[in-house]
Amino acid sequence: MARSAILNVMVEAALKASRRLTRDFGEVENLQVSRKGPGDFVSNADKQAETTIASMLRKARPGYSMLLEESGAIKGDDTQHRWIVDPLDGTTNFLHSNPFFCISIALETQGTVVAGVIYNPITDELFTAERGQGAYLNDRRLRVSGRREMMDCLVVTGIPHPGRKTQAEFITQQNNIMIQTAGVRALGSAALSLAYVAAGRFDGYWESELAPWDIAAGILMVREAGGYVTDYDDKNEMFSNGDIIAGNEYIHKKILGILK
Ligand code: 2AM
Ligand code: CA
Repeated sequence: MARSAILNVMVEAALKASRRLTRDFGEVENLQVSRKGPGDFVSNADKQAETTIASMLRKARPGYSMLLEESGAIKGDDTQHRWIVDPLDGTTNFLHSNPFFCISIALETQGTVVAGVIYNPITDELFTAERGQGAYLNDRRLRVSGRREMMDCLVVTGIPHPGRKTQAEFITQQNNIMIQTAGVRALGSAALSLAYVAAGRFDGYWESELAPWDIAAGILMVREAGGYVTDYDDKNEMFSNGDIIAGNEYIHKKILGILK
């Protein structure tokens, strides 16, 4: 599989940041025993990874704008291109020594995501996608699952965080979905959830109140694997309202119907 030069830059940035993140993950396991826990340590690891990624991307394309989870929006000379970066998606998992986390990097051109990388350094799974070129896990081309019956489907979601007003709404959504499926899972990383849908490991996905850096690369991944992604109104406004539904064409439609 041939990767474009720009996708290679994104992969290199993810791999470089992941080396330190992997060492830090090992350290987090030791810090669990302390009463305060590894909170500050993890927040540092997160920032460090972002700095590494941002500087590599900036070196390759100095003018591009950026949207970074930790540092926010940075306007470059070139506003037609924007990097969207989550240096550590699944932070709560990382904090608790659970290996379900990843680095997510997307490139947007004139408002359209054209390339995405999602990397889990613990499983060494590198998900990549380029617009019109398909989605890959390492060197293997990805395809969303072919299941059509909800009863056969494993669906992934994200549970709203404490204090979020969508908690009650979520309980209703989950009740409605769990009675019609083979199971519901919560992975704790939106980016990985989308990558897993692209890989056919989950048949569908829904979650609310997400930020663009959580989902930018993953949306492209699912679409390039032949799947569908929209918000709860079947529109493409996931970046502005934070709601997302993903799956193959049948399951996406069914989840959309259930959430309506
Ligand atoms: P994060 O790990 O980078 O914070 C989990 O359902 C998903 O929601 C993750 O992708 C997580 O990204 C994101 N998320 C957004 N806001 C969050 C918050 N306040 N606490 C935990 N996860 C959050
Ligand atoms: Ca995130």
